[in-house]
Amino acid sequence: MPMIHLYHCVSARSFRPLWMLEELQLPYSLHMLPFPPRLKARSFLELNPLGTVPLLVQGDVRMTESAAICQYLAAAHPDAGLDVRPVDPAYGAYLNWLHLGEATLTFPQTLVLRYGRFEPRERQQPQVVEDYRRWFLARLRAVESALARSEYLCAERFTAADVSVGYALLLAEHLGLSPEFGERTLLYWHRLQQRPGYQRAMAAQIEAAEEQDVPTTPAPDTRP
Ligand SMILES: N[C@@H](CCC(=O)N[C@@H](CS)C(=O)NCC(=O)O)C(=O)O
Repeated sequence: MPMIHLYHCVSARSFRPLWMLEELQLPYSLHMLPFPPRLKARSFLELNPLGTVPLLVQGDVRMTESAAICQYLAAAHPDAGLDVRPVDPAYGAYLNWLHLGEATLTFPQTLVLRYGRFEPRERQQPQVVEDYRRWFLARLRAVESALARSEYLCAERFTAADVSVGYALLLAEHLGLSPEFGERTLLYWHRLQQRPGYQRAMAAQIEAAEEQDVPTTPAPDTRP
């Protein structure tokens, strides 16, 4: 298989594919970018006109959606057990959690980030921040409820769906929302952070940022 190239900003959504690559122990080349690349690494727009991370390139494959990349990597390496096959009764739940991690749990947090941190003071919107903070915490109840049945979200084992939702919890921690996690969600979040794959991904992004002379400030903590 051709080499995997991942374009990444520290602790941005591109952490999802990085975490997957470390869980799968695959070889990859990590290209670090300052955040936001749209403003601070203009030449990246030639590779990804959206200006967003992740960008994963593997031969002719080119992907820019973090949950889809998790699904792609898990399915391409089924022996590693991070995938759930269509014949498995847990397949529907797997896809649902995998996509809920981005579409339902990360989306409201991006509004909190944008209108609470990234916009200049005169454009900040405290009401938007409060409304979407509550939105996120309300949606997170689905995670709390699923964890009453199992240590992981589906298939009774760690899968790519946990990586997808796990990133939403990492982002929430950067936003100061983790003290409001339910008890089971908090334990789950601690469990995810104990994983050697998670810890290797955390270390790899800092090491690569230092080597490539890119700031190590996590993207969600960036200020204008
Ligand atoms: N739905 C996409 C969203 C990608 C995205 O918006 N990434 C953010 C980083 S977390 C980004 O690159 N933002 C920079 C910008 O919008 O200029 C995904 O899940 O990968």
